[in-house]
Amino acid sequence: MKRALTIFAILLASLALSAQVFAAPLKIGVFIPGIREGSPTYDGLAKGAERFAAENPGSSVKVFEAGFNQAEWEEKLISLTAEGKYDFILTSNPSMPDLVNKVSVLFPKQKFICLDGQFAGNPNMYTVLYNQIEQGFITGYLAGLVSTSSMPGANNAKKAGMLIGQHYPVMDKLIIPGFEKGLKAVDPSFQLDVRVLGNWYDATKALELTKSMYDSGSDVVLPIAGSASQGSVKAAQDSGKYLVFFDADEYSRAPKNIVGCTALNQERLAYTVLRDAAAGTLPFGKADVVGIKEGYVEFLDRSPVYLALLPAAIRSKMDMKIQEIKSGKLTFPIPQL
Ligand code: RBF
Repeated sequence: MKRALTIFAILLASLALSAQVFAAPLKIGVFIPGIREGSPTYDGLAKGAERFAAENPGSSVKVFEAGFNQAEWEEKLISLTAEGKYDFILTSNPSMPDLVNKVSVLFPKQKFICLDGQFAGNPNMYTVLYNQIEQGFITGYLAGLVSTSSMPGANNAKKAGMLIGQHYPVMDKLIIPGFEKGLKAVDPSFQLDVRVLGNWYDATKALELTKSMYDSGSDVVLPIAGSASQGSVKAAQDSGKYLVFFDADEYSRAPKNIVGCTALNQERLAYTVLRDAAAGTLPFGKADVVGIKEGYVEFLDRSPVYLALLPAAIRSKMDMKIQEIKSGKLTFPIPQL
């Protein structure tokens, strides 16, 4: 009996071992709808895939940058897919699921994974959307607290600004309303000034638009504009005003002006979905949503910049709000996109 058990245990162990050996390697194609440099969600996407490949011998990653001309993305995605080389094509941004859905008809054997977007029902596509109402809310709440504080640079006007690359449903239905809700949770009379850049790279125009927002009463601005955000950084430094950031840890770009960053853990998400895809457990056809509770949206409150710049009273209000979201007391359901 004991011997039979031992043999059974050895059999189980070798099965587990072989499962591990056969799960990877993967050939991964990363389609960047833009340029990796200066856009943290794209850089995180590529980094997550590169880490997966580094940790799984025999796996490989090709990172393809499609550039800023959105009219070319479909053709470029078709070309990449037509290579027929990739087990999974990984991409990211809210416009990609619709494009993938179109291209997927031409390549019924190709599996696609889209982060930062939402689409359910295509058996060859899996998507994960970030809860960006939540992200907008917590960032807007901080902006409101800073704007109404006695910090140098804050004025009496209840006004804050956003500089956006372009309009799209996630921006208009999640990010802007979330940011506005956060401001209004501090004071219902807050006004939000939204300016549109029209692209994701023009730092000169971003500087002008951000400066114009500061000049017309906003003391805190949220730039969501890819590499153009360098213009907003310059405007904040020139005017002695404030910025809050989305997507990544940006504090070091202007430690006197950047009062808060709410990051997306895109690198970890990319790595995790590839690990599950390799194990055969990624639920293709499904659309998931992740937020603060799951650890993929994270307010970065341990940075020395944040700790030095923000008064303790503001930091403790932020702690309490984040706790309300983590405990489920405060929830932000996603509307139909
Ligand atoms: N974000 C960037 O940081 N860089 C980009 O080049 C960029 N291009 C985008 C293009 C389209 C068509 C859309 C819908 C979004 C784009 N974003 C870009 C925004 C990004 O997906 C995300 O919404 C924001 O970074 C906020 O998390």
